[in-house]
This record gives sequence, structure tokens and C-alpha cells, in this order.
Amino acid sequence: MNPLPRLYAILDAAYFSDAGGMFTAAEELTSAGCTLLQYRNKSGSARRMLDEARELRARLGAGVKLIMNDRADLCLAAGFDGLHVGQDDLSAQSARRILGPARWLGVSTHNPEQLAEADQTSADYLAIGPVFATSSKANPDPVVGLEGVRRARELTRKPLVAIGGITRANSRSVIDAGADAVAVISDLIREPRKSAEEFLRVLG
Ligand code: TZP
Ligand code: MG
Repeated sequence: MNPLPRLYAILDAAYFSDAGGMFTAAEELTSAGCTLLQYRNKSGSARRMLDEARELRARLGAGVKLIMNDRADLCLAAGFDGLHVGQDDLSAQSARRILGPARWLGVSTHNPEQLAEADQTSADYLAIGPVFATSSKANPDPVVGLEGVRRARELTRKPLVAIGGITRANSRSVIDAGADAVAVISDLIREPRKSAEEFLRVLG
């Protein structure tokens, strides 16, 4: 895979009252220069997720990488560029079998043991978090802090994505601790274009 861009935007359907709002946010993010987006929907039906994912694919240019959360089947069906799995989803090995060699595969980890294990897989990038407290995830694991990011950096040479409670104000410290990219949900919601521009400016 190419190097990760610094900003990895996550479109979490739970934050939008309708799909139209999410599509508009996606277009604002990409017009601000964000080139990596994940579609995350923890409560929608498969049919709805596929409809929304296809619409994102159709609206956003080919230069934008789209990653599906959790669902390998919907990743393929929507023509997404990659899949992100957590510790309770398909294993990296099973996911890779479905995705094939070309699509990106990301794996979430929450401690050094999980990170070291995921490092042995064919994952293209690893995520570590939550770095800071977050209210965007149900039952989050304990925060790992900047120290957790530093430790993760020591344990892998794969591209490293930090996630959880990351804002424009603290994102530079996360990159300085060794992350290659920051994944963000809530600090992009209120004013997506302006937020993305500010993230990219701080992190560039
Ligand atoms: N995994 C670990 S923290 C988190 C996920 C999906 C939520 C990140 O959202 P926010 O709003 O950027 O803290
Ligand atoms: Mg998951």
C-alpha cells in the first residue's frame, strides 16, 4: 500500500440524522484534502449499509480511498478499497482470504499483546487506541495514552494509525509519539471542511 495520509476520517452513521448529511460531510472532507475515509455503521441493516457505501463510492473521486468497517462482504460489494476489522471481527487471515491481496486491511488493537499479534498478519496497517477518552465507541478499551502510541511504534514497522479522542488540539502530539496517521470521528462532525483543513495544516 502507499504511505498513509496523516488524516483518516471516519464517517460514523450514528452521528448523522440522515444519510444525506453524511454524504455532504464526506464531500466536504474530501474537498478539504482528506483522501482516506472509513464508513462505520454499527446499527444499520446490511442493505442500508450497502446502499450508503455505494453512494459514497459514486460521489467521491477515484483518488479517495474508502475503507469499510467490520464487513468484508460489503467492502467487496460496494467496491471499497479496504476493510477495517477489530478484535471481535473476522481474523486478519480470514479477512485477507476474502479481500485478496490488493485491498487494504486494517486491524484495531488496544494493547501491546494485540499489536504484536496483529503485526504478524498480512494487515496493511495497524490501529492503536483509544489514545484518549472517547464517547464515539460503545464500551471502549482502557485509554493507552501517548505512551501507548510510543510503545506501539516500537513494536511494529507497519503503518500505525492512532484513534480515540483525537482532536485538532492534540493531534500533533499523537504524530510526534510515532503514529503515521490519526483516525478521527467526532472532531470532524460539526464543521467537516474547516476541521479537515485544520487537521491537515497541523499535521502536514
Ligand atoms: N476505536 C477506538 S476509539 C474509537 C474507535 C472506533 C472512536 C474514535 O472516535 P473519536 O470521536 O474520534 O474519539
Ligand atoms: Mg469492528
